[in-house]
Amino acid sequence: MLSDEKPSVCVLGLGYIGLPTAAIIARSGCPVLGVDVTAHVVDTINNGKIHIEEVDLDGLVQGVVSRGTLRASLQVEAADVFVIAVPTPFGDNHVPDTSYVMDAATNVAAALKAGDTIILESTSPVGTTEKMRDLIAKLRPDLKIPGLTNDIPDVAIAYCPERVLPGKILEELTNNDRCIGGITPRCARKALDFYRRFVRGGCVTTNARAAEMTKLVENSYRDVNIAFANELSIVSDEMDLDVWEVIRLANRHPRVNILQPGPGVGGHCIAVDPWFIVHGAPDHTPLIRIAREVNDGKTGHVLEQASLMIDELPSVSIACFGLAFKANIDDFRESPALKIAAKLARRYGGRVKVVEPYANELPAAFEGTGAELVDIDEALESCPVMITLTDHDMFKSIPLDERADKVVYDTRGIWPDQPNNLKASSDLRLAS
Ligand code: SAJ
Repeated sequence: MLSDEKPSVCVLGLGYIGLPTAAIIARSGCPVLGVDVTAHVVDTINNGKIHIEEVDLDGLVQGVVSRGTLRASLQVEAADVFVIAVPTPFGDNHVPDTSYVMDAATNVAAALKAGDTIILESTSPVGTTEKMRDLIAKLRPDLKIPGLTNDIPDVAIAYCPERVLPGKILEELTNNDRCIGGITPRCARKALDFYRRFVRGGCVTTNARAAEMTKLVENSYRDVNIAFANELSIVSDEMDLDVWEVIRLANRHPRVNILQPGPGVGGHCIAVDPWFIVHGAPDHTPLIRIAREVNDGKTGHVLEQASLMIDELPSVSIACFGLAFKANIDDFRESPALKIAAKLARRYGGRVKVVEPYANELPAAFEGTGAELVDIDEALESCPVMITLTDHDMFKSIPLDERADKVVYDTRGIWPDQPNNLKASSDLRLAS
């Protein structure tokens, strides 16, 4: 049974994961302080507004801020539970950078009291939670720390990765199963009591290292499978086959479920996390490494094919459909669509028009290129060549009669009925 008393919670990092998490915990009735290093983020949230796009998040944040259950600050304050959701990027040679986690743990250590629980949610290399534990032990020698004492520890430390999909974050935060890894089983149980307050999905406990690896494995599994689809798409172009048709047919087999090819893998998770495994065991991860390379290579392949196509059609305007790393979101981080469109803009200047309903202006990568952000109608009116890079629903719903006379390079397979769908320059030569 959960105690009636609501723990006070401090969430460190108010980004795509931290803010929705803070808001959902606040909705469950716990008083939540969200902490971020950016003053603009703190001010925006304290005004009941949000600095990111996510379905239904604005209403939720506005509600919990106006009820007083969520407030934001630049400073960590005392709390019963600390949730760390800060970024873990990689540096040169794909070496994971856990410095934000350690900075956050340092701030938590200063506010820590006996009885508190600290949970790391950031995607992290195996062993990070133990490293964080060691840092806290060093900073707070007055506290008994789990795994380092024979007595009952004063605090609990656990790792619990988020698993949510951008665009469905609130739904998945509530309904997805959670895997909770404690430094000790007692730590896992303490963290479990906390998650059961606001998670409807199943919560299973394990140790911290297994939970860290589970998160990395989930995203690597997807990366490897997308790499398979991307490799098939290049092979199919080479063999003059329609990859979408081949995948659709193969997936009729009851034990085959091939993912979709695209212009490469974007976002800050799937394109990053597999490197954390490779870095941990470089001699034993040829498959995971090559999958990363295949997916990154697909972006270069699309750029090359698009350039060949454009070179055959001098002086016409080219519309790039989409900059977001995936459908129906405003997130451009690590986006292959953005990389391709920006490189085309640098190559072809003002001939390039970009259609991105989720952007108000072109990102910095387009500066000085002469490329323009246009809406769907303008692109249809002025661009004989169209390259689809993101599968936004708004693009899918463009009917055939509005694009039948266009030359199209559809990297997402959103217009299967397109007659002039030129995947490769050889197709183009055939058509012309
Ligand atoms: N993609 C394809 N083909 C596909 C599926 C995806 O090319 O068939 C591309 C997308 O276009 C995008 C990239 O892969 O560029 C990643 O998109 P995604 O929808 O697969 O995943 P993310 O990055 O939005 O979220 C993933 C999710 N992980 C898994 O599905 C295993 C999510 O549950 C995680 O919480 C998230 O990473 C994270 O934060 O780690």
